[in-house]
Amino acid sequence: GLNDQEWQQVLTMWGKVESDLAGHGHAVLMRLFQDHPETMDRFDKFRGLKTPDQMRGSEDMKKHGVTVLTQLGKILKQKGHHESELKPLAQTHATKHRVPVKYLEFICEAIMKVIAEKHSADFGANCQAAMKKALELFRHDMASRYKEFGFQG
Ligand code: HE5
Repeated sequence: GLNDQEWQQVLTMWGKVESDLAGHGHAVLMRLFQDHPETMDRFDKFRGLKTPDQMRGSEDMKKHGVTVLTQLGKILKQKGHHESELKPLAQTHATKHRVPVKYLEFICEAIMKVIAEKHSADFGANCQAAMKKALELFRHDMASRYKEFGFQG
C-alpha cells in the first residue's frame, strides 16, 4: 500500500487534475486511442471517429473522459479503502464492457503521461512514483475483482 505522505501527494496532484477534468479526461482518451488503437473497439460510440481531429472535436469523448476521471478520483480519495467504489466498476468492466486488465494498464499509462505533460513542474519523481503506486493498486484490485466475476481479462 501507500503511506500517508504518498496518498497526500496523489490527492494533491489529483486536485490539479480536477481543475480541468474535461480537458484532462479528453487528453487521456486521445492518448489511449493513439497509443493503443485496439482499445477503441470496446467503444460503440467512438467507432466513427477516425482522425485525431474528429477525436478532438468529439463531445462524447469529452463527456466520457469526465465520467472516467470522476470515478477514478472517487476511488483514489478512499486511499485504498475503495471496495465499495471498485466493485460496481469492476462488475461492469468485466461483464458488460469486457475491458481487459491490459487496457486498464494502458489507460493508467495514458493518465501518467497526460499529468506529466500538463503539470511537469509539479510532477516530480516522488510524486510520479506515488501516483504510479496508487494506479497499480487500483489495477491490482480491479484484476482480483475481475476473477470473482469470472473474467480473466
Ligand atoms: O461502468 C460504468 O459505471 C460503473 C459506466 C460508466 C463508466 C465507464 C464505462 C465509468 C464510470 C468508467 N468507465 C470508469 C472508468 C475508470 C477506469 C480508469 N473506466 Zn471505463 N469504460 C466504460 C476506467 C477504465 C477504462 C479503460 C477502458 C478501455 N474504461 C474503459 C472502457 C470503458 C467502456 C467501453 C465503457 C462503456 C462504454 C461507454 O460508456 O462509452 C462512452
